[in-house]
Amino acid sequence: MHAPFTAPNTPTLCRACLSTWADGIARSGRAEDPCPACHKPTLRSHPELFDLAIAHVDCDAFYASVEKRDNPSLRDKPVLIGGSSPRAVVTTACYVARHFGPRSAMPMFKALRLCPDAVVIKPDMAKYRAVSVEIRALMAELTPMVEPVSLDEAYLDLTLGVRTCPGKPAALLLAEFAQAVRRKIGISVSIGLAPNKALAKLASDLDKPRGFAVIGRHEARGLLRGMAVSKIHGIGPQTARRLEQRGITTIGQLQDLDVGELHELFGRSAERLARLVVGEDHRPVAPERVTKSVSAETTFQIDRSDQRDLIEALRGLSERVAERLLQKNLAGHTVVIKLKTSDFQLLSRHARLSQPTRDAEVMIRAAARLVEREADGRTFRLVGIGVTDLRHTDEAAQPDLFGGPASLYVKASR
Ligand code: TTP
Ligand code: MG
Repeated sequence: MHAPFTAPNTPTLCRACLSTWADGIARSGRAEDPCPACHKPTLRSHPELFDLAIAHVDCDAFYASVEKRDNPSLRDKPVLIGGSSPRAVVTTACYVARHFGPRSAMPMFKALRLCPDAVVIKPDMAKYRAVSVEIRALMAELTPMVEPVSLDEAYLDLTLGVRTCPGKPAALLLAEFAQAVRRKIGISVSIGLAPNKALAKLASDLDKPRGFAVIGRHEARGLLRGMAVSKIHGIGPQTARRLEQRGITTIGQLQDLDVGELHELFGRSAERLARLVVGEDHRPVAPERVTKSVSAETTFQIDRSDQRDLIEALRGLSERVAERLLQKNLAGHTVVIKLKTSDFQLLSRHARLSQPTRDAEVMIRAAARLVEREADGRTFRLVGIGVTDLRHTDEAAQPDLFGGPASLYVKASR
């Protein structure tokens, strides 16, 4: 458990009722001190609480939490996600199961020996991906500075570009975000707040599940001292073993080495390591590269000339485009079709919609009008469809997002 700060003037936040006290409140210092406003034991205090803005968000027992959400009778049961073959491993152990010893990456037979009553569920990756997309959409409401790491974790930089509520401290936005994920998506996340990515990642793991932990600039060095070397970004199991052979197991021991000794151990990485072991990390939160267009295309086995055949081919492709737009939280304002004639002449035609869309039906209607003009008897070997002029989906036509009335294109051109 992350130890609370006791000084009476320590900035404080209640994760339940979201009250904040920039100048702190009188506290006994016990973790279960109730919030003066809502009386729940959900206070977080830290001297740098309202000054820090780099967060790492990690879902708790992700796959298992999604399965429990979808089957509430599993809520208090030990649940293991993974295959059931003799060689299967556990991909996720819920926190009830972890109590008996099972962990991710453990052989399933071993986990079941430790916890024979566990319910084993096969992973449903499509479902977890869809939940991940929903979580990202909530993150995107806070800031465009989101760097996804895997399906269930991401870094957020809340220093700049706070969209909804400029002036609100990152800690408060993150507490609100954790509540929104719970309310709208039905699973819990743990949050680490720190001055940089490496410390934020460590923090999100300190207080799991439903965690909210802060590591400040001033305590980082001391806090890291007692931690295992494997907690350092880039020190994997192999390096950890190599260090152990030299009697080095804690980060503190690495802090005490001089530059020459670090060079001997880590070569060119020594300087980066020297910074990381004292809690310094200059890596920026790097959002995914900006996508300029999303498209899909296909080459026919036999060239086609019939208008309906061409549109039919585009229909399947538009579904793929729609799915990718959904994953990326994007919508396009302009529909583009691509046609390659049998004699390799490449045509591109586009139609601007009255509003951005990510709906396959809207795309295909616009595309059909464009195809009608080109299908004049020529045969085509390739067709493609895509959208450009991309917008974030919060700017996209709402009816489109839910398959409602289609927007019409307003201008078609070559
Ligand atoms: P983690 O975030 O490492 O684990 P977790 O979310 O299950 O549990 P917690 O964060 O609360 O400790 O990984 C996220 C998901 O990634 C996990 O639910 C399943 C998948 N995963 C694997 O498939 N194989 C693995 O070895 C690990 C560690 C995770
Ligand atoms: Mg996780």
